[in-house]
Amino acid sequence: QNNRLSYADRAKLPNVHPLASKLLKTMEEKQSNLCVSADVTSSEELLQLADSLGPNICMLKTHVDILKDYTAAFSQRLRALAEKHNFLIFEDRKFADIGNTVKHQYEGGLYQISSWAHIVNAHGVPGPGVVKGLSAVGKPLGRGCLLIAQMSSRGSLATGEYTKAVLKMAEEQSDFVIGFICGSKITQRPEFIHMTPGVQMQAGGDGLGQQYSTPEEVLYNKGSDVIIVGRGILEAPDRLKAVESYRKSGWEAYTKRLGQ
Ligand code: 5BU
Repeated sequence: QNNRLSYADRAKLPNVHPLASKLLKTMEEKQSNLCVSADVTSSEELLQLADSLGPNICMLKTHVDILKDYTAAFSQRLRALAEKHNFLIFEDRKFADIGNTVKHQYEGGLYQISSWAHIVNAHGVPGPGVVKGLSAVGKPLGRGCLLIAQMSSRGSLATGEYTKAVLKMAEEQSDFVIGFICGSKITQRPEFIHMTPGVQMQAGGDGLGQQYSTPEEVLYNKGSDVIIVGRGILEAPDRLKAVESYRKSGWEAYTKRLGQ
């Protein structure tokens, strides 16, 4: 049964993308399926977060366009911290334009995202050209992409047939698409990584449409692979304590799924 395949076993599958394989190995080594969403507006604070939370996470998610003081030097320092603590950097850019435009948005502009982010994400709305455009830039660099198959927010239009079409788009470009943003497992193919935002220790919401599920619900009941946690950690009185408790809950839910 696929749900019982360990991260380590999936890392060794013949058709797994090298970046997905690296992520799965890291998750196993660090016993962490936790991605922290570092939604802060100061680059110094983001770097401090990356350095202090780094040992507990498999991935750090950024929204680089909310930083008030972004510099190229910042992105180099973030990359160095990713090396130091062995986590991947995921820029939550949500590309959603024609291939030619996203190519420029990914490679150029102020942020030059492709030069420092291992992983980016994209909406399927434009059709397969969005992935083609991103892939033209990212594939030669060994980068990977997550397609947004579902969203955590209330009233999301990414459901049903749309989600299925996104899955098909991923299958057709699996040399660059390594998985999905989704609320629950959407494919039995163990090479794809399922990542879920909208996670806190208590189910609920934020008053602006965000909806929260618990690590156990997401990883054990819904069969996702990685939990993405922002305010559950950032707004905790002790961020270090919080990151450790999310890591532990996530890992326990995963081992429970494996039947260990
Ligand atoms: P939170 O503080 O844990 O609610 O932050 C969730 C993060 O995940 C935030 O950066 C969102 O932009 C991001 N996110 C999301 O919440 N839901 C989605 O469907 C997608 C991204 Br795609």
